[in-house]
Parts: sequence; C-alpha cells; structure tokens
Amino acid sequence: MKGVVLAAGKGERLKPLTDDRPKVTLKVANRPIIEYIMENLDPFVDEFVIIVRYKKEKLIEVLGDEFHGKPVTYVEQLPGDGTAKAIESAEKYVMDEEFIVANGDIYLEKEGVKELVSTFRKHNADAAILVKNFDDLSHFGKVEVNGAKVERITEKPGKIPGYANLGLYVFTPEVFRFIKSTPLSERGEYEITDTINRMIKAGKNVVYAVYEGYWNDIGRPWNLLELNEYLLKTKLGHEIKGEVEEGAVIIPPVEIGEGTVVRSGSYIIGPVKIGRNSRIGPNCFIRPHTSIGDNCHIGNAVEVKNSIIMDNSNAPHLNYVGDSIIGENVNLGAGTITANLRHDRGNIKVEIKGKLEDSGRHKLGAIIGHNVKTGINVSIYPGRKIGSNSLIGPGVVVDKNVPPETLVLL
Ligand code: TTP
Repeated sequence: MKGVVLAAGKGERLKPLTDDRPKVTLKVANRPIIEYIMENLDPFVDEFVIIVRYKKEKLIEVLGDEFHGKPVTYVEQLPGDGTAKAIESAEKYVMDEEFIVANGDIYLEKEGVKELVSTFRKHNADAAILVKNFDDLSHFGKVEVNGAKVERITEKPGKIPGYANLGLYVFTPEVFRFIKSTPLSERGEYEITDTINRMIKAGKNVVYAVYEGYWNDIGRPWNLLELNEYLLKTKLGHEIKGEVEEGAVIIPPVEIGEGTVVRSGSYIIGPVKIGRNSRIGPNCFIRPHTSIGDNCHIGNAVEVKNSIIMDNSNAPHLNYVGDSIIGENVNLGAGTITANLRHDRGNIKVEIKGKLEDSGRHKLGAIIGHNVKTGINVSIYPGRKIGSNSLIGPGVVVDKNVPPETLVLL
C-alpha cells in the first residue's frame, strides 16, 4: 500500500513562518512536521507519494528521495486548489491498489493509522475516515455516522459536539472517478469531503474509525507550540551528546545534540531539546517545553520558556523569549524582549489572514519569521508577528504586526 501525503498548501495561516517554505518543513521538537506523519504511516506503506506545489524545492531539499529506506516520489499538484485536487494528482501512482492519504500537517499516533487500516479492511470498504470526538466542531468537518457507516460530512458546522474528520483516509482507486465529478466548493476549492459525500450518495461503503489519542492539525502558529509541548512531554529521552561545563545545572529530561556546549551557570529545566553545535550560556535559564535548533546561541542572562527557536538563531544577550516561535537565522539584539501576557490576563488574539483570532491562550509571545534581526532593547507585544527578512531598529516597540522585508525604525 502507498502513502499519499498532501503537502501542496500555502500555509497562509502560518505566516510569517511559511513566507519562504511549506509549512510541513517547519521544525517542531527539531524535526520537520511532515516526518511525524510519515513515521507513523511507515509500518503500513511501502512507498510515499508527496503532493507538492508551494515552495516545493524546499520540501524536496529537506526530505530527500528516501524515508526509512522507502522511496519518496514528489508529484506536483494538478491546477486547482483543495484536498480533492491534491489527491487526484496521485492517480497514476496508486491506480491499482488501496492507498492511505494523510494531510501532511497533522500529528497523530500510530494507533490511529492502525485502527483506520484495519477498519477499512474489516468492512471491505471503498473509503475509511479517521474521526475523533470534540466538544466544538467549529474548525472541523463533522462526520455523521450510522452504525459502522459514515452518512455525511459537513464542513465547519459551528460550535457543536461530534466526530471531527482528522485528515487521514484510506481509499480504493475508485475514489478518482468521484473526485473528477466533484465541483468547486463555496470556499473555491475541490474538497475531498465533498467527494466522500458523493461516494456515500452513490451507495459506496464509507466507514470510519474512532481515534482517542493525541491529535493536532498545524494550521495556526500556536498549534506549533502545542505540538512542541506534547512531543517534549511524551517522547523525550534524557541524552547529553554535547559538552556540559561544570557549574551548569540540567534537570532531566533534556536532549542535547553533538557539538553543543552548555557553559557554566546555565540552568536548564526539562523537558528541553537542544540540537547540534549550539552554544548555551554561560548563565542562562532555559525552562520547560523549549526546543532550540542546530547552530543556535543562547547567551548570558537570557531566559527562554515554552518556545521554539529554529536553526541558526541567536538570543545572545539579556533576552526574554516566552511562549514564542523564532524562525531560522534570526538575531535578537541585546535586550530584545517578548511579552507573553496581557495585564488583564485575557486570551491573546492574533491576526490570521487579516482577521483577529482568539488563540485560546493567555500566554503567547512573538511569532518571528526567518532572517529577522532586531536591534537593542526592542520590545514585542504578545501575539505580534514579524515578517521574514525584516529589520527592527533599536528601541522599537513592536505593537503591530510587521510585514516581510520591512525596515522599522523609531
Ligand atoms: P489546509 O491546512 O486546509 O491548507 P493550507 O495548508 O494551504 O493552509 P492555509 O489554509 O493556512 O493556507 O490543508 C490541509 C492539508 O491539505 C495540508 O496538509 C495541505 C494540503 N493541501 C494540498 O496539498 N493542496 C491544496 O490545494 C490544499 C488547499 C491543501
């Protein structure tokens, strides 16, 4: 069976982190998110077909042509948007057998894949969907069921409880016939949920499996922080491959990669993951649920908590980075501080595709794109975004989002 992974989307809601790369290449706990779903599909598939379009070169560079010794084929999405169009693009690679489809931006445990594949086989089905019970389906497709069968999927039905579509499917190649007659949706996309509704109307056997484990759909920036926290809490070992100077305190579990040096006076409370060839300290404080990538520098009098700092980025002097996401190749000037809490302790709102969205979190710091440089004493309000390649001059208070490629001076 082949595993088709959808990775052609633009990831608009994750801007500025997706300014120059597909969202599935973003690293959480120092690993590109697409690798987590591939890892969990791996026991069930003999080959991966990745559907690509937006910034595909970056994904090919990150993943290469093999995963766990299995071939990885990249297929450009056919003209048109949406998950149905993306799946249709795989047709000639999977035309003779059943296949699994996963959104490349979801995280779930292996049990979910196993349950779905065995349900599909047990019922000799034409399609199977993985679902999970949620109290609020406003961001999901609601999967209505009757006995073992799916009766209908309704996109974004509002704040009601029920089974949500998790973005993992098994299909027989018959699905392609139904995809080809699926019309554009109101959102202007060809959606696989519309295709599945057409299959059901035509009397096809569409079944579901219920998953109870952890699941996340990386749509918005704070989902990266949620997944990071989950992975560090549940999957981290305690392994120090780098060098730790006398006088540094490390409270497990902490993973430190080869070539990284932790200097005296650093105080690290796990779970924390640090990549290779990074310089940590002296005298810094790294608090739980923090991932720091390769070739980073966290210097003197710097505090980092509950954050993701991607490769080649520096917080070298007197910085506070809380509940924040820092892209690759970022340099925070001395004294650059992220605020992560409102005085009224209300939920932090973030502008997503031009609209303010409630993140549901009362602690959320900055979301900083790639190649950003800040000057000394820059202060960043909670939930603000700085676009990639922007420069923020000394003393600036970032109280509004900054577009990419922008120079902001006092
Ligand atoms: P979405 O998260 O709905 O879309 P997106 O990735 O473009 O993100 P945004 O809405 O923020 O712009 O996509 C769900 C999955 O399907 C995701 O893994 C990307 C994939 N996809 C495609 O492969 N092709 C497409 O045309 C679309 C819309 C999504």
